[in-house]
Amino acid sequence: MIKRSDIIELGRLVDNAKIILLLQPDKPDGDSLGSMLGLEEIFGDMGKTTHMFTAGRVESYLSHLPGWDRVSSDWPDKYDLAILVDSAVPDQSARMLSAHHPALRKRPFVIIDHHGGHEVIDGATFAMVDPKAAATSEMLYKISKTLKWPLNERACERLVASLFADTLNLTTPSVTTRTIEVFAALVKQGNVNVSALHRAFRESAATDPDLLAVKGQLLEAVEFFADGQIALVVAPQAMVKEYRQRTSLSALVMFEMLWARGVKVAAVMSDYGTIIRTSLRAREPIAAKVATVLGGGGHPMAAAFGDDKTPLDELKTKLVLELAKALRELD
Ligand SMILES: [Mn+2]
Repeated sequence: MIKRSDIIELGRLVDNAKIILLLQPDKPDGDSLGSMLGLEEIFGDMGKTTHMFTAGRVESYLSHLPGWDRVSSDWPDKYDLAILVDSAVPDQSARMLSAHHPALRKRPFVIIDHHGGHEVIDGATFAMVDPKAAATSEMLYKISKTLKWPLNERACERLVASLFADTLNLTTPSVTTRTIEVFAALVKQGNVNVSALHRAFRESAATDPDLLAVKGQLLEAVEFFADGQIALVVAPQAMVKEYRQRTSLSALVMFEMLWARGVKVAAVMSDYGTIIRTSLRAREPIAAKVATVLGGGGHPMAAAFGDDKTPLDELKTKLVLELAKALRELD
């Protein structure tokens, strides 16, 4: 639930702002980018100037969202209000915070997010966090309707894209009747062609043919634990180094691993040399639980953590033990 008083206060801050800085996590995804672009449309129609920032990089699979190339890594000199979408957790915005946390404390700074159960970035004016929302855009729709913010066709389409992204086309357990209502309302109001939107996503996310061989190599290296319930693969440092600019190795193999019969959780450990980043996808709600124990966070079915201290073999053993424990606790 979002507090009505917070929505009203956000409306007041927006009304008083001329220049609004929109922020998203260090690793933009379809939800954070779609939400940000939706807000850019809304605030544009309200006569505001917006800057869109990420400390990271918008990956090419998101290039079906027009405006993705307006997102910059330059921090503006002047703004009246900052709004961070889809990331209340300090870990997900570590790079942004290390460079700009002192600046953020100086002006109104509001967080709108749906990741629950975590420490919220400090120094925010207030944080609106609704873990029941399937995507940030589900919250933005409610906020926009309450405050009578304008939702033009482009805004609706970006918010639909955000919903699609975080719910894997409305199929995740986080989808509620509320999600479907918001989806339907946005499609109607924005006259959104969902098939064309999905096709555009598929085309921007299409695999380069040579990556099929990399995918094959990773799939060959998959190991199974706990009677085949855990599928795990390590993307070695050389491979990560060679392909990190082009693709997410975890995304390349995650779903094939997860949907092998009997598998309940899939883990891809990517060795970046200085840090090992692990992505988890689960069929049972254990991903966030395990990721949190290991220093990360996320959602019940999709979570991640980074570790820059533990050696790979040790971390792998630790991860398998935690996953096996979480699976046992399900029974
Ligand atoms: Mn999200």
